[in-house]
Amino acid sequence: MAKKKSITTSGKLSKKIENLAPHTEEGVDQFLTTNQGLRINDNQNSLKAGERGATLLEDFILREKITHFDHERIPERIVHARGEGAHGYFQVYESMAKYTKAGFLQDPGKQTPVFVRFSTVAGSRGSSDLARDVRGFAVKFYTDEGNYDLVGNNVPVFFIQDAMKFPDFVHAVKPEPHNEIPQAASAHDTFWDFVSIAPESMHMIMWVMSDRAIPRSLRMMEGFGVHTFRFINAAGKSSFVKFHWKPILGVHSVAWDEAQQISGKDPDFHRRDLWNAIETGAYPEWELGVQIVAEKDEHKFPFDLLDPTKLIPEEVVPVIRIGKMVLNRNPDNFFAETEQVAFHPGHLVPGIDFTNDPLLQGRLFSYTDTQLSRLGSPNFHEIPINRPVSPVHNNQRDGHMRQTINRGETAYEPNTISNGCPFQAKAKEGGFTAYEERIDAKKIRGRSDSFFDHFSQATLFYNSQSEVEKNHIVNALRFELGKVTRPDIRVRMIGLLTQVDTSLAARVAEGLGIKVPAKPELPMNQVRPADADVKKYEPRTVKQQITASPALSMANTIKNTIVSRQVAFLVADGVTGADVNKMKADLQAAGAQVQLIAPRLGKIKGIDGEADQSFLGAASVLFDAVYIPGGAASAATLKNDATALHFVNEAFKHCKAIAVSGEGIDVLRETYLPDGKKEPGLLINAGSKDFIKAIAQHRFWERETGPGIPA
Ligand code: HDE
Repeated sequence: MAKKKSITTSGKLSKKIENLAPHTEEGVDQFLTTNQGLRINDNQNSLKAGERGATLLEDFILREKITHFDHERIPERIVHARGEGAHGYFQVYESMAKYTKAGFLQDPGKQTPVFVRFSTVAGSRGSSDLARDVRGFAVKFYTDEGNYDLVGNNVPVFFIQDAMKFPDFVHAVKPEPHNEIPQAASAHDTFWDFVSIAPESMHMIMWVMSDRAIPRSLRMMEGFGVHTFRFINAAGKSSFVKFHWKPILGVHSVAWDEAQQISGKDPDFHRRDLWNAIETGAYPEWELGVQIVAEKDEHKFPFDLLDPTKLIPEEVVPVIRIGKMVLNRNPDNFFAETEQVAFHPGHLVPGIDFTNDPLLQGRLFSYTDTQLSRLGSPNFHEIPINRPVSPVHNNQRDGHMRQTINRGETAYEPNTISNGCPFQAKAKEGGFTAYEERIDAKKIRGRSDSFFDHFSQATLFYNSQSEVEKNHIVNALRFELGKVTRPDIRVRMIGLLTQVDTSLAARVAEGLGIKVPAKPELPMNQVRPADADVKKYEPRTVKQQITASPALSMANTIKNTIVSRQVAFLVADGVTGADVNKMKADLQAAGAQVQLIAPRLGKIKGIDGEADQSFLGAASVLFDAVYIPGGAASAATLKNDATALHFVNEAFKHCKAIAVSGEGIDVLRETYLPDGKKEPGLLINAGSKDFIKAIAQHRFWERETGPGIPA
């Protein structure tokens, strides 16, 4: 991949270096030094008593280097440890002043810088990108009024309703404590034990068992703020708001079998895809959407707006697209930026505020606390990636690794010695004021009655899926519960699934070889307070406004572009150069990327270029589509190459578009692909136009309903 940036290694400092932000260091045209700025003369040898003698303790250069190395790791995030980030900007389409006074949502001419970090939740920092998991979608807006963080996920609801349950939930999904198995996977006893007695998680379970949990690309997934927030306008009027990110490329996923293979073939698949897209100028884009609910309509829904296990269907309250985010720059340094970035749902700007969602309320405590142990100091806001672009003036002082040199005699407010500076800002001067919400209540530990409908939105989600998507949910549940070793957990889960959809429960039970229990067991005594009113804690079903929401199905997503899609051309000596050149030019013109895969690397007879990869290093699961050009000799080689045949079979099994030209058909005849039968997405001697259309469809999932092929 050609890097856009070029760095001069000789002569004067390059322009790039002159323009570096404070604290950015680039060791070009510079002497090697110690951390004290002393120039180093020998970086190859430690100081010894004679050439073969013992190393001397006085070697302060060696000791400084090794000490720094010993401390290079910081604790990884307890959740969302595996992640990748990118810089970009956000721009609002038109002023949102009617609803919010947030400065970055006023002026369509203004670009607000952002840093985004995507993540998986359960795995460690080195785990595979393609784990079945929720994806974090955290955006830091560097606004003129301070940093605003929208710390969301790619799923609009959550597993639990109250922050009190978060450590339990995370302990259950993380590797089991006795043997630290399995890594980055929910398919194990403790996770399903937790879920099987926590019916509030059933809506989220539907989402994570769906293909939403195995995205094709981070660039092809939605994002959600999950909780209900508030917008506040200049007149102090509040409206409820739910945030959405809508990807311009549509919402697409891979197949589960594919996900598992990608985890081995390229565990950095999503990270690489994001990086390459930005390096090649295919900048990822999302529109920011909002669902706005007037304050007076708070109780007009069959669920509680404060309940984070519920969504507002888009068909009930439309998503208004209010601006666009573009990611156009990769980080310079993974650790300094992606690892050290510190998000917090409590990083707010005037015009945006919280609701009393009990999960959100708990998060407001957690994020600063976690940075203290992860980044090691209350001065984490001074790390370059965390610094606001607006000035910081306060009387907070000192602490580990303090960077700011605060001048002056006073470190308190109010004061007279420093003329009262820094002083408070009135609301009209941009001072943040919390929304004045009326609270008149008893102090209790408990949950509102309006939180106990745990199933109807799980059913709504399931009902909204296409047949193929439903099949994938059934198979995901069979897979996950198949890995559970305790039979009682499986039985309880089937009991819960019957509350969502009886046919779903029956199909999963059949796959597990068990019967649907006559009376579902809901051991609620496990999940209610010891002295609770039993009746109150029984789950109930409340009729929803709609029975299916087309917006919840990925089958209805955008399918009009092949920008940044990866297409494999299978070639060998003697390939028809004209086929390769024409198809490549047409696909590239439509924004796709082409790689030539051959039995070996090097020059290929018939074309000017060289193979990009051999079958040894390539795999069909890393591509979106396959093309086999003509050429008798090339086809003769490929049809006798088992890896080439496997490549095609597997691409077909994963429902990808496949095109062949001329003698390329001879290769197909050696595969398991249905011979001569018209198959969706299998194009024989069709032009590039049809192939482009087919790739844009993403997948031909209907193939899965056939007998399948043994790839
Ligand atoms: Fe987080 N979460 N979370 N979370 N979360 C963290 O903060 C926490 C929740 C989310 O890329 C931690 O800096 C609690 C919901 C993302 O750096 C920690 C509760 C949603 C990221 C934490 C939740 C999220 C985190 C770990 C329930 C979607 C990664 C490291 C009360 C709306 C941000 C860190 C990044 C990270 C706590 C629930 C999203 C421990 C206590 C719901 C995207 O503070």
